[in-house]
Amino acid sequence: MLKIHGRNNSSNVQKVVWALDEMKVQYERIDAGGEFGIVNEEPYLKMNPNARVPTMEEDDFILWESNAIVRYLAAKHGDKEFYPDDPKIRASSDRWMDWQQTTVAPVITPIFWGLVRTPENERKMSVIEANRLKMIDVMKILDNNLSDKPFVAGTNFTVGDIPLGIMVYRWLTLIKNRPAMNHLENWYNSLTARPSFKKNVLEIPLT
Ligand SMILES: N[C@@H](CCC(=O)N[C@@H](CS)C(=O)NCC(=O)O)C(=O)O
Repeated sequence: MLKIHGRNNSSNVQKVVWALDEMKVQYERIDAGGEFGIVNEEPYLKMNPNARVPTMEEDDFILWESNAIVRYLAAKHGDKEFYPDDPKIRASSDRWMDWQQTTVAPVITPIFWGLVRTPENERKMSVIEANRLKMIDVMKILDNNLSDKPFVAGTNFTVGDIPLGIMVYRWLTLIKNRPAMNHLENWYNSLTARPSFKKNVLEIPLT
């Protein structure tokens, strides 16, 4: 059976299991990383020399990088809406996945680590505040993109919505001092109605 190595509270693991549940693909998730360790042990490092999660194991095919795993699985199991067959829609969906990694993750990560993984008396509030301000600018780009379409790449829910859905969950949950962004909030609310998002993201405590 398809195996996904990685703890369920990792945002990058959540992308993969959310996508798999959307497509109703059977898999086994094996805890690794964080409190479970394992990622620095030789057998794991042979699969993923980055010592990071997730890692996908499909018989002798091993893949790491969460967005690449989501795209591989969607190419194999997804329909033409979820993994768009139209090259322009697919490129747009890909673009939002890349944007999550390159633009959103570096800004939300210091907020998440500061507020969730750092004891209150050790928090660097100036770092959290600087990133809160940067994140507002970044989220405005996404809000604007969603002003004329229900999902990031257009009419349909695609792989491109998954990485950003997880980032926006963290943003809306951790930061209450933020301007209203109606398009972004409407899109996010539509994601919260999806059973696979509830199961793999909303119901997992932020730790
Ligand atoms: N670009 C990689 C990043 C992977 C990554 O940084 N994963 C984090 C968890 S979200 C990790 O492995 N942290 C160390 C650990 O959990 O032990 C991906 O998207 O797969």
